[in-house]
Amino acid sequence: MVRALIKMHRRDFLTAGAALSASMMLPGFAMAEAAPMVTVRPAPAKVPLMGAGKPETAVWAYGKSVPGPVIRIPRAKPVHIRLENHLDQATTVHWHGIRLANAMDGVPGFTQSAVAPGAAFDYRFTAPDAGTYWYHSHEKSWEQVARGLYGPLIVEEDTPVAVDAEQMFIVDDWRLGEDGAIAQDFGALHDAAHGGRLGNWLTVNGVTAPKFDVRPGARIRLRCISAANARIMAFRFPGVAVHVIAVDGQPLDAPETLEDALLLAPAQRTDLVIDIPSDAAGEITIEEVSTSEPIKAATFNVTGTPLRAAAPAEMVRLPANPLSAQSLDLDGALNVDLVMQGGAMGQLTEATYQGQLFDMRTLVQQKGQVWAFNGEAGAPSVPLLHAALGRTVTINMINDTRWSHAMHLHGHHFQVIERDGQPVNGAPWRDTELLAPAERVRIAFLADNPGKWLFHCHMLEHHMAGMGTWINVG
Ligand SMILES: [Cu+2]
Repeated sequence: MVRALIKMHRRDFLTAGAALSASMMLPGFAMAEAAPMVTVRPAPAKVPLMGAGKPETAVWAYGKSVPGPVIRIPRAKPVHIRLENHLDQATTVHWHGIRLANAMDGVPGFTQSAVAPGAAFDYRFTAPDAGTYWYHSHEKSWEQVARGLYGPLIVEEDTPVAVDAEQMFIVDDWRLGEDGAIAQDFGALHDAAHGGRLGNWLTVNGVTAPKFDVRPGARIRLRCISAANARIMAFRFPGVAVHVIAVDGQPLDAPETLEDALLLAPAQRTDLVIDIPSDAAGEITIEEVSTSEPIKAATFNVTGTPLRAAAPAEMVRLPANPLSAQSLDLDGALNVDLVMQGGAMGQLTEATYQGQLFDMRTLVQQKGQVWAFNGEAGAPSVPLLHAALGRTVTINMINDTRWSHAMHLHGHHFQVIERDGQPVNGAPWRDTELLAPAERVRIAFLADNPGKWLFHCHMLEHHMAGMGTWINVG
């Protein structure tokens, strides 16, 4: 706005060249700061989550809709995104999966202060890797994300990818009453001790069972993002050929055929290439199949003349990201164990919380903590590990609970190198890994991003109730 006004003013009086030289000669003249490319404004809103003819839902949204606007940023170029808080409680934004500067990671009380109501914060960062990411609140996330504070963050490839169309597919399960209102039992202890807050209403792109118009023969890039607090979702695409080309933003070495359902744990992303058959007509349904009864998640509405006679012979290959050039020195690695404990039906009898040892009953009833890592509930004052810059680190996660957990490391991507004691080769780079009950998973990563980085379960009620720690790099 400011820049546009200055330009108009100058055009009235000076030629462009004269304006430049004149301004350069003025002592003390400073260019006005570049305006943010995007401003996100979390605020209350009402949206038709349940669909036409049903009551609207009061949400908190980045803008007027849930999910928030698709933010598209270039790779390897500095960006500036402003957060303007229009809520009546503090908030922050976390840029999930981006290997950015620590101060921009959006973790309140850790990398920044929470942004008060009416205040603003300028996020400036450079995303080194192209791919599918998302942004969401990291303040009281179990409430703020459940109310709708999330959106897709797309880091564009340097050159466009050869598909006919791109479709966002950001899924969430909401806990709604028949009146359309979100159940206000955020952070309920019962949820926290079990599988987290599971919803009863599925939306895709904030809509109930949306229809995507596609041409027969079209090749679609489907950017799947789970914004669920806790539910592990699974999607089937009957009747179409589906290939996985990236997970958690990072391209696979080679595309893989999706043989079974697409599993999407909270915060995980998967990029799919879907080839609509050239002879298809009518509707192709995408089903959510994690529960006993399949739910219609969305449909492709196939209309028009075929784009091609048969699916292209070549599968889409995404350009490699700088991340994939990292080499892990497993022989010289720092190796750390992370024992995940607690939860309903767990063995945990006591844990340390804020430096004090408590029995389980006190921990649950007075501190609201149900889970622990290595005997410690909640973010400890001492990090799980200190890694020198450039050191390879492995963390052996031992899920000593009866529940699944989606472990998210901030600021880095990792590879699974061992599962239940068996070596794993060529695993994709991820920022969020799902562990089944009693499973053991060893991850490895290059500690090349200095700062304090959270490492936590992305089942948001689990994080709230104890499943969080951090690492210190550099
Ligand atoms: Cu968990």
